[in-house]
Amino acid sequence: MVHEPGTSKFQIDLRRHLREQNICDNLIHLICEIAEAGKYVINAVRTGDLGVAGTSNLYGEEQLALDVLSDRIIRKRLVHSGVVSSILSEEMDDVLRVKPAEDGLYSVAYDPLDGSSLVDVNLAVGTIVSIYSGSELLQKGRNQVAALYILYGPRVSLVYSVGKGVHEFTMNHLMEYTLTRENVTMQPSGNIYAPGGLRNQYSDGVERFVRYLEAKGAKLRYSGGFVPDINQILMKGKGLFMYPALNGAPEGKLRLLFELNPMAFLMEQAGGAASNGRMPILDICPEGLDQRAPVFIGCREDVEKALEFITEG
Ligand code: AFP
Repeated sequence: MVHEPGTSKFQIDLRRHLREQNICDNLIHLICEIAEAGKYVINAVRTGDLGVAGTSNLYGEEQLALDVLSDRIIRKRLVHSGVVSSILSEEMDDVLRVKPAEDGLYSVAYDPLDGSSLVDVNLAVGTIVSIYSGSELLQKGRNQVAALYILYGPRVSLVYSVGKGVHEFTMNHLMEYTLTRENVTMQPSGNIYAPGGLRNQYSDGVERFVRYLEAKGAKLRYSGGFVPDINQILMKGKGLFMYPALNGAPEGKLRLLFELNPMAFLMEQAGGAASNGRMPILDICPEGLDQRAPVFIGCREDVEKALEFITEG
């Protein structure tokens, strides 16, 4: 990337950075629309009542749960963007067909506010987005043309990839996204781990893997929010998140289309890996819109070690 004299790369805004990726203008527009929606989501998170859907506030207005409100904000932006063919969110039961398939259109699967219950205890939450060309959403994650997340934490950050590296933008006091990290890169192995699920429901192989991590001095870092937990691993360039198959839940908890595929795309773009314990997440052929999968995602060597323990087990 060539920066004009006097312009440090950290004054680069999102739209300009996207233009330097030599991608379709419609994709640039789509990502910028999602980024813009994030400003309204953060406003809702920070100022909105914390009521639950179906109740009403003192003005008698229907109280929307934050995940429902976030979904409405993002969906409206996608529908009116003019470049979206199909939409599916974790809050929807089926795909919304916005426009018939034609060249230059995209389809979007997203989790509008992953970990929304954490807002009540003031922990970080996020929006996760997966983008495909055309109108089909039931396809391998490896076919994604872009993936991104917006993390609503002490700062608001947006991390994206269009298949040319992973880049972080942070929202400034004017609510503009400016470049803060470019070409985020994972180390081969790390020293933090985020173990999801109940440990007493882990398989023998996964239990032995956790003990291996502890023996090598890895520190447990788990917030209960997929976006902040993955963000910590990506931005530190080291670590592993896992939500394995559990004795009571062989497919784990996390959803393939809304959570795992976009994060696996970003992690592989940063030089890491993501597996369901048998194959790369991005190579799974989805059979259902709300399909779940076990996941080991992070440093490549750590993911490979997890697979070794699972295979031995
Ligand atoms: P919710 O979106 O239903 O709050 O779930 C969040 C999540 O899918 C993901 O963000 C976390 O990594 C995972 O659940 C935490 O699950 P446990 O609460 O079982 O650890």
